[in-house]
Amino acid sequence: MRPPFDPTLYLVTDTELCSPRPVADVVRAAVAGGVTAVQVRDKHASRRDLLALTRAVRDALADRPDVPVVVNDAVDVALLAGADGVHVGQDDLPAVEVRALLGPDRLLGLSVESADDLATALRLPPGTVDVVGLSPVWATPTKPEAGPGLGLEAVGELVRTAHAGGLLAVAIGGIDAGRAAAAAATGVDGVCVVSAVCAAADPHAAAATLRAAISPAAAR
Ligand code: TZP
Ligand code: MG
Repeated sequence: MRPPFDPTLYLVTDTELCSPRPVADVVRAAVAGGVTAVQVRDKHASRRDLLALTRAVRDALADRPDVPVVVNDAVDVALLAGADGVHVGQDDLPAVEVRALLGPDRLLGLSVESADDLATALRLPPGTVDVVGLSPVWATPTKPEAGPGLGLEAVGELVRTAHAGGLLAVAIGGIDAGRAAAAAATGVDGVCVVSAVCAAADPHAAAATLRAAISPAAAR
């Protein structure tokens, strides 16, 4: 059984953007403001530091078992920290192999950047992947290498294809308070944000504003 997973407002952490505040403090405030799922992502941290960071985030959410904590890339860290799942990209370990390591009781997310990526994900054995991250909706300075945005129309098409194949779909890239409603209106199950929360002076307020922007669409 997978843990409960409501991706309505999915926070992906960035240690530098949170700095000097501890990531766990930012996460805790953002969850109080309306974040429903958290992915711990730090491309610069050692495995050792990522494990400590994941544990700190988990501890900060000890009273919020409804909010899953997922680790970007690092299956070993996710298992050691007792995280709820892993999110991998196209260049990480193959999803089937990650599922074999994770077992049936954790979440697995996979980034897809094109219709071809999604078609490949839909051919995986059922139950391999739970959610695809459609990436990027808009080009973003947070991950310049993600390239140009897919655009809302293409994202909507990918969402319909993912849903037809039984997968949840979230969208990421360039989503802020001003764009969250439009991103949600594509039919995604949730929107992912990095800078809109991690770089905010008040992560609690930023999360609440985002949540208010997406909730009408997300509640459909
Ligand atoms: N994957 C695709 S775009 C992106 C990731 C991790 C970064 C999104 O950051 P922001 O600040 O929400 O645009
Ligand atoms: Mg990755």
